[in-house]
Amino acid sequence: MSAERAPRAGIVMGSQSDWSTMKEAADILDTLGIDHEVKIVSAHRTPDRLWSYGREAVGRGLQVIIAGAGGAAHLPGMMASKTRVPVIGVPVQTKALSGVDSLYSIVQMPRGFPVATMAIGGAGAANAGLMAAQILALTDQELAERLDTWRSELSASIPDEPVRD
Ligand code: RP5
Repeated sequence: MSAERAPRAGIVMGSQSDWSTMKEAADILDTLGIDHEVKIVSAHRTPDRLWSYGREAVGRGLQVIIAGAGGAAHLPGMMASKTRVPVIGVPVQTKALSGVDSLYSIVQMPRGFPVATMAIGGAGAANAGLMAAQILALTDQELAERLDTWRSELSASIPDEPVRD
């Protein structure tokens, strides 16, 4: 990411232990050339940090926030309560309940404060990066073209037939 431009996207996660999952979102943003920042913001361990991040998001120019957490995963929902910047939630896969706990904590928001919830784990994080890119591409033609190319290349990489080993 560029250090000179204000980030358009923010990736927040509840813990360092979420990074191996959330890295998949950051990798997509890097690949598509989207300036972003990555922060640890915990709903439970650093609630004041969460509050500040949500309160300042619009003023700082953030256009989309990807929030990942596991277990009692309140970060995405609380972030969505604090800012109108769209929040994309990533349920991190936990050991105890395989991420179903994270998914349920994120997806079942009350009417009025939505979180766009992705699948559990790495695929969900990658898709969060792509969803963020699709949102930003609505007002960025160059990004739209990079995204179209990325999608075409993915499609072209899929073989017609399986390898029968
Ligand atoms: C959540 O608790 C984090 O998002 C993380 O997924 C989970 C476990 O955190 P650590 O105990 O590994 O720091 O808040």
